[in-house]
Amino acid sequence: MAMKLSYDGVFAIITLDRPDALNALRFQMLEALSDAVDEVAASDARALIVVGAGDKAFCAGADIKELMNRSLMEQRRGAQLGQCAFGKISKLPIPSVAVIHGYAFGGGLELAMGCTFRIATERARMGLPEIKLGLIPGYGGTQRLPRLIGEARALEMVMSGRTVDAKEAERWGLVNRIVEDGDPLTLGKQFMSEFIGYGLCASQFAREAVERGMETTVEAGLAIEADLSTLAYQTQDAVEGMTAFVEKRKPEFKDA
Ligand code: DAK
Repeated sequence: MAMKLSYDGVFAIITLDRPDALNALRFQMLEALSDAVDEVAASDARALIVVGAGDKAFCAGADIKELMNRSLMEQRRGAQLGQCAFGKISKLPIPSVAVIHGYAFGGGLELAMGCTFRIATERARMGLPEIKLGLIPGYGGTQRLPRLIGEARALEMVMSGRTVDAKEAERWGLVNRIVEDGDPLTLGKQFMSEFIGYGLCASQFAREAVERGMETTVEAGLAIEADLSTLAYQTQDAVEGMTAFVEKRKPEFKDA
């Protein structure tokens, strides 16, 4: 299937497993990815880690050979399939990270942008090179990239197709952090361990406040924040968190 879903303790792991083609995404892989994300959503996993097999690439994008000679409607369905699969990752109730340890181009970078976080090793190279093929990004790149790094830089990347290295990507906010080279899965686990000890209610409300706020005005965003922060006070986890502080002990969150 060239895509694997596995679990390791609290972590769900999606591995793009087509290293001979630099993990290029065939449509079948997008379908499998979409199903895998549904499965993760229904699981007890606390975080999702997305990695690419092999040491050269996270993912070199959509499979260019497969993109050729398709009808207009097939292409539209293809775009919707990719958008839907990556959109599902972005809407998961748990946080996700893409570990970029080599190339992340086109659909590969769009997949990474669907994740909550991106980390990169020094060797990482990223870009949306669709324009070089006479195309434009079709799996969310034109929408998620400007929200992450701003309109001017996004236009620079989309309209030139140029490759950015890990340092530039970190400076621009395309990746959260540059990490020392190593096994991508271990790097992902290390990074995600910062997020998994907290209750899901607070974690989800926090993310929702930020993400919904990004889609609207500051004023409307503040109203969302007021509602969600008030809602957080109503949870048992909030009572437990504040009580544990006063009692000088570690809180035991129950996601309730
Ligand atoms: N697709 C298919 N095969 C790929 C591939 C790709 N994207 N990238 C690499 N490969 C394959 C190569 O063909 C080669 O296979 P063999 O020739 O050995 O059989 C193998 O992987 C190793 O690649 P290279 O020999 O090229 O390795 P290098 O180290 O020399 O170069 C590279 C690495 C990443 C710089 C190079 O492979 C490269 O430039 N790859 C293409 C990167 C790219 O352009 N990605 C963006 C693709 S476009 C849609 C609209 C738009 C899109 C999708 C859908 N709809 C409306 C439906 C656009 C999406 C994209 O992602």
